[in-house]
Amino acid sequence: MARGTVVQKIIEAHFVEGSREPGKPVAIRIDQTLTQDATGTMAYLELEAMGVPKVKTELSVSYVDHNMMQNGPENRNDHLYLQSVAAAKGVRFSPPGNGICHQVHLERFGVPGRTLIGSDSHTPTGGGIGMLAIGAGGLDVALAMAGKPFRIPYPKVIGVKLTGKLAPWCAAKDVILKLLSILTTKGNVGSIVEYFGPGVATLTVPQRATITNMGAELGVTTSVFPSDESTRVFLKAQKREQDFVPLAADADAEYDQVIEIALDEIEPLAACPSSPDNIKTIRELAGKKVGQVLIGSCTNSSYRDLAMVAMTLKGRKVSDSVTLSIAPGSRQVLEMLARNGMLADIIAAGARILETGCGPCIGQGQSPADDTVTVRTFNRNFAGRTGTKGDQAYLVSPETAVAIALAGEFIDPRTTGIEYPHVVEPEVFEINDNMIQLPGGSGEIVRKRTIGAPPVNQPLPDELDGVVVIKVGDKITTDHIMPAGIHLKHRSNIPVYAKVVFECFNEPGKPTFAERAAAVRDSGRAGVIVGRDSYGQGSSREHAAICPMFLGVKVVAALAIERIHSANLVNFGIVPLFFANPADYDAIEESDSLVFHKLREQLKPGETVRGELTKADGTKKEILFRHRLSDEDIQIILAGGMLNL
Ligand code: MIC
Ligand code: SF4
Repeated sequence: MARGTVVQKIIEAHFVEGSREPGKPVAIRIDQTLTQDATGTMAYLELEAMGVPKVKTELSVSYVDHNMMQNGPENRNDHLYLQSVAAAKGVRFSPPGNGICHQVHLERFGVPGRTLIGSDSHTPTGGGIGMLAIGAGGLDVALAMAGKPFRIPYPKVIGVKLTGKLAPWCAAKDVILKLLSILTTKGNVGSIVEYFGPGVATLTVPQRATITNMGAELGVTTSVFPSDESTRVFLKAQKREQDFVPLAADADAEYDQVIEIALDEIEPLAACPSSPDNIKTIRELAGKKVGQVLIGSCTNSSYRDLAMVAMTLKGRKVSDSVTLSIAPGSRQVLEMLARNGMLADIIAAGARILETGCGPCIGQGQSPADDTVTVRTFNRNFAGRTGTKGDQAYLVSPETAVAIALAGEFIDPRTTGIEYPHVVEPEVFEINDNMIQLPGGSGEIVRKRTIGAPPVNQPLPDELDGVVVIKVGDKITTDHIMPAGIHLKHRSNIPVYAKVVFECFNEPGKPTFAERAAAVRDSGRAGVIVGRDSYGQGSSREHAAICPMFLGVKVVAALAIERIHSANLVNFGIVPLFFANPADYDAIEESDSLVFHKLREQLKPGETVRGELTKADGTKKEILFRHRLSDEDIQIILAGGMLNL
């Protein structure tokens, strides 16, 4: 078991109750929370439903960064609700235009050694500044705002030892892509990655944040860097030196597993379609034609990244065969580039400047053409996330992206002949918090017609008469379950949003998943979803639990379910089960019935759950399931979800 690690030190300083044995639940005190608009409306509706008058955290911030297209009134209705509920509940509000939650939080609010949970899976960005920063469902964030501790499985700590220094044109993004090629997106549930070794000191806080941000794709609980001289320099440049606290692992710290990465051996890499762990070197891809290059997102939006892009573009012209669009991650970065003239260099080279925010990363515009390659500095390339069916999305560093934008095809940035621009980190960043709104005011909450109430579930029935409504394969992401893009504007309106659950699996002329599930629900039976390995990867969106719940789903049975999604299922009263015998996955088909007798009694910590499968031809088979539910989880599920408790 790991000892003397940064992870352990932060957990100890925040320990409330529970176990110190890996895998067993531990409850920790939460200092800070963040929400973004796409998950935030539900989180604050839930906070209101709990009757909490004021948040009890040291700091809570509500950001608007995802839904900014404002096609129709829904998005702006959400913003107004969020602004007013933040003011009423003691939460700071960062309005549209101020930047992506993770980037702004790192710049303005992150504090080493503190705990942060956020209703967004990339909350681990804060690990770059030495926070224990964890993504969670909106309801868990609401509970933390209400002053409740947050439960995680006591982590295994994967130590990643960094040595050496990155070579020119090789980037922090390539480090995390390398780690994804080693650890993949599967099988890391319950672990935390901690970086150590002499290479750490060569990386700035924004570079570290790129690495911890995309660490989310490993499926780990979070990733964390120590807090050292680089951290102090960054905080000083943000005029927040008083927030600096040093934090390091003990010299004789022990990790559960150690992986070594030599930074000087890192070369430019890409995550190929359609998984962040499908890694190839850019050398292998050289010559492949590209139609679109997008730079930005919470992974690669720092001043350093965009200044490097601007300096490379200066005096050059983007290839006629691509469009290059840049979405700066924060207003601070955009304002600095505007003031020092770099924005003009970017514009002069032919780039399209997008609004500061998530933008195309979450399918808000800029969908690529059919049968073309899109190259992005983002963190996810799940099929269809770009808004184009059959998309071919590659994830790369800003270094590689800008080289490709100039060439119109994949090119190793080390081979362009362009001199690597030396970006000087600003001694002081442009500090302008005039958009951050402090709580206070009349306390009146603006609730327009598109702001629904969080739906409430029924207690778990003792006889669960289930029907398999869908059977899916490996690595089903929450983007498969609950698409974002053009549907994102319905996040506050569950009956409307629920219509597109599993939309990507609907077939023309046949009833949709939503129609089939609703029919099962309306006949008085329960919906069952069958998944395979790594079910529920990716986003923290609790809608991937709420909307199936609304459609009557009561059980998700799979080989493995990812951490945040599994917690969201529990929070909304859906039972997450695992096949005790993996071969039983093959025995089940869509429309089979799966009955659980005395399910309420069967659900005991550590015990097997028996289900009775009946096939269309009447043959029967007993299927055994395991679960990892704690006593508390079981109470929540029996009650039909956390809000009922
Ligand atoms: C994402 O990157 O998928 C999102 C959109 O930021 C999500 C949150 C959401 O679905 O609103 C995430 O990563 O948690
Ligand atoms: Fe926004 Fe993309 Fe980051 Fe999610 S991954 S928070 S959509 S920029």
